[in-house]
Amino acid sequence: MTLTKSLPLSWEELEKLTSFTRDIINGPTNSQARLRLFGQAESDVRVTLYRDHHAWCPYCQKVWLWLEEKQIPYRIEKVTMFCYGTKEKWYTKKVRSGMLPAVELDGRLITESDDILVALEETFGPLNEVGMRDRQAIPLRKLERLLFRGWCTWLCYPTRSQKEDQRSRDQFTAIAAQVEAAIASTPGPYFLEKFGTVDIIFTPYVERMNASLYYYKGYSLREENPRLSDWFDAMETRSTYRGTQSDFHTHTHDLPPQMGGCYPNKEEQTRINQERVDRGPWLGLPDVKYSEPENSCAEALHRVIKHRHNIIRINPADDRLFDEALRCALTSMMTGESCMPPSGSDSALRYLRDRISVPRDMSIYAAKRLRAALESTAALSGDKQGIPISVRDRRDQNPANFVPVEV
Ligand SMILES: N[C@@H](CCC(=O)N[C@@H](CS)C(=O)NCC(=O)O)C(=O)O
Repeated sequence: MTLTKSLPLSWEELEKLTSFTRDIINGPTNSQARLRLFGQAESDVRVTLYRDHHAWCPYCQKVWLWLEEKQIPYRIEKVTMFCYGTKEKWYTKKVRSGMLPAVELDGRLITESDDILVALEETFGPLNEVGMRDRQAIPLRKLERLLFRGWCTWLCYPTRSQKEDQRSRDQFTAIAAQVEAAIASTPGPYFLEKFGTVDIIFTPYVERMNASLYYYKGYSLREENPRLSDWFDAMETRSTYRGTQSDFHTHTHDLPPQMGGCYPNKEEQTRINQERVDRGPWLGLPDVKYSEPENSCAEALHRVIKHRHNIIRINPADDRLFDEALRCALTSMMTGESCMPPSGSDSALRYLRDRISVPRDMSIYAAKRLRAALESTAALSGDKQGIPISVRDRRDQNPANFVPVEV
């Protein structure tokens, strides 16, 4: 970053700085699509996946990844989760509990992610030969649930002493060691010889464990477990996984209302990690290891331009003030030159910095670039933080506030 202070570019000028495009229907996995065809005809679609708007639901990610890996054409209907808004009536008419995910397969409604995968396998065949009920898969599926329980016990209960925290940590790391041994028993980086359903089953919660233990417990799952680290690296070579992958900031703040609370311990490392996830720098965090694509800033700019009217309207600051401040941050992100935002816009810029949701809004590197530009621009104005993120609900993320605006 040079010391030159430039003027904010206009929206028209900014638009000229991005040529980001993507085929959301037939191109790589993405969270914006409502229809995925993989080059097939729309008349070939037999499946509708009901998943949450924000891509926060882990069980939805499991089914989503499976459909993407198998390249089964499908439609996507997005539904609101209780923690961030009001459940759509049309959905509770279909699924009384309102639970996600659900799938309609040739008109037949199926709930429960495991049952969904079994039904999809019966219709389309298993992924890479090993199915949900295969004798190789069953013990690994059990191990995933064991790891899940160890994680919940550590993360979701307050501890009264350092000793108590250590006990939960030991229990979790003992199960993580079993996971390490399971991966080590195959020649490649995956749970079985070939990538498959078992890897998909581990993905959603291992990703959430990596984020939440880093932030709430000062423990870096990906860095402290070499086999899991290789597994993450291998997963990140897959465009399917990259399209569903979230970042530490999104998960650490979407989990508390979903889990009924996440409790930090008192370790110094936890304080350091929280500071890093919340205030940056975001590049270099162990939430992603593949190299940054060249177009990450262009993607971030494209996504903000597309939704700018709602982003500005929802922000607690005055619309005109925030419009200018936001253009300053985008100008700085694209030109590398700092751009002085209007005075008093620091908390507004940080409000947005804290509410970028990955992969709903943009991919992981695009979000890191945008968070960094918002933070460095806010810092020119002052040190006021945005309205804190609630741990009880995420109504600040209500999708009803983001209905498309006609311009
Ligand atoms: N056992 C179910 C669990 C599904 C589940 O817990 N879904 C949560 C989201 S992760 C849900 O729909 N909760 C209602 C809501 O948040 O609106 C499955 O495997 O599908």
